[in-house]
Amino acid sequence: MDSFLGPGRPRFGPSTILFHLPPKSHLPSNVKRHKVFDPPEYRNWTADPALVRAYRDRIEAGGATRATHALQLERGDLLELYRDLVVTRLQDTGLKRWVRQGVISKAWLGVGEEAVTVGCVAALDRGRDVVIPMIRNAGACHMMGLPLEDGFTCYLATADSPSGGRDFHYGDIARGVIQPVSHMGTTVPVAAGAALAFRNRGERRVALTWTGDGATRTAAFHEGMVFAARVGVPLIVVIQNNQVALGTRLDQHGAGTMEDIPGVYGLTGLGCDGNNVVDVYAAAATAREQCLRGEGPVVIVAETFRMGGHATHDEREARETFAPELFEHWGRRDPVGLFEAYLMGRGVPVEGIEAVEEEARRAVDAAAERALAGREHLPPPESALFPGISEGGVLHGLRTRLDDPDRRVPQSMDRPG
Ligand SMILES: Cc1ncc(C[n+]2csc(CCOP(=O)(O)OP(=O)(O)O)c2C)c(N)n1
Ligand SMILES: [Mg+2]
Repeated sequence: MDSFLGPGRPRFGPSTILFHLPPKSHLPSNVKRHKVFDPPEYRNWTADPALVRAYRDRIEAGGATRATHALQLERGDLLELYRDLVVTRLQDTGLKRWVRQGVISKAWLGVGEEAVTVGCVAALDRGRDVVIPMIRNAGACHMMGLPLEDGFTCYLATADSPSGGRDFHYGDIARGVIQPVSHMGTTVPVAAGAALAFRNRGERRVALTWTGDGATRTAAFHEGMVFAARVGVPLIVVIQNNQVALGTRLDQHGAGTMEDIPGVYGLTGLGCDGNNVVDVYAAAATAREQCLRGEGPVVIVAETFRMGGHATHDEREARETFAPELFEHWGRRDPVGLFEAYLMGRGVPVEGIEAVEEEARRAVDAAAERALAGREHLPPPESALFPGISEGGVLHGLRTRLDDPDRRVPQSMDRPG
């Protein structure tokens, strides 16, 4: 039952979000743009008033429960969402700068898709729930409490990187982030297993993972979904539909739509605008409640668009994969710029927004600098030898972290239930 008013909540209707409608002409945006690193559509970005209205309307149209979640976001929460969006964007900008400078050879970025990650993680109980991010969800790591420099050191393969230089995928079970492997779709059965453990132990926790549109075509995704749905575990699977899998467009890699997928497993899906962080947040908060009520897994289908290449090496090919109009369409829907315009409509002063952005910029720049300093400590070559977990060996990188009290790796993912 979609109960709108929880106990003790203010009696606001969905249409009472205080919002000053934008004027008819385009609004200047204060988000700093990077002429060299941003997609061309973002460089002289202004907020289209019609899209700002649609952004607000979308939040209210999500249904009573979702609108309630959106209403409960106070100014501090909204600014935190903004900070996380900006940090996530700037982390990618920093990596792209490194590619151009020859520090690293390529990077997998999530530019244009940040809201799918940020909105979902914000809806979790970050002291209890677990996530498994894929490469375009790096923002989940800093939101779950991993140091920002992990997002840089993992690319440098330095001794102080999360895996001690072994892998650029990263996570930290102690902070509720299970490190993924590169095999698409595999996060779903692993997250389903974590969720099964929570259910069996009677813990009020959920597992959340993201999967690309392409990854939904894998056997691993299907097997994980069948298991999760049949057993009814508290799992949220977010299909991050960025319209493309490597160089293969959505219309080329399957016949059905992403919206059909939840029904295949007997589940109800929640759709959301993946470029609207509040809409994503409200969908994820609703999904989490459903999971905690014991109603089984929830699939969220988030529509978004990859504004770059699969990685930095194929950005030109990506521009040939889609018509320029599609980049323009999604470019006008920059999740950072639109949220900034939404914040101003909600009466958040521009100075406050700028201060948060500046703080985010300083934090990311400092993290990148610290990460670069770690290049003086490359792991010894023999650390690449894999002693074999089955023989009881501990990877070099994990050993380093076991010895460091601040970054201790626990033997299990036991956290407060
Ligand atoms: C099982 C498997 N097959 C192929 C690949 C190679 N591969 C890596 S990413 C990718 C495309 C992923 O597309 P999607 O799931 O839509 O995620 P996106 O990259 O768009 O975020 C492919 C084919 C892989 N990593 N794993
Ligand atoms: Mg995709």
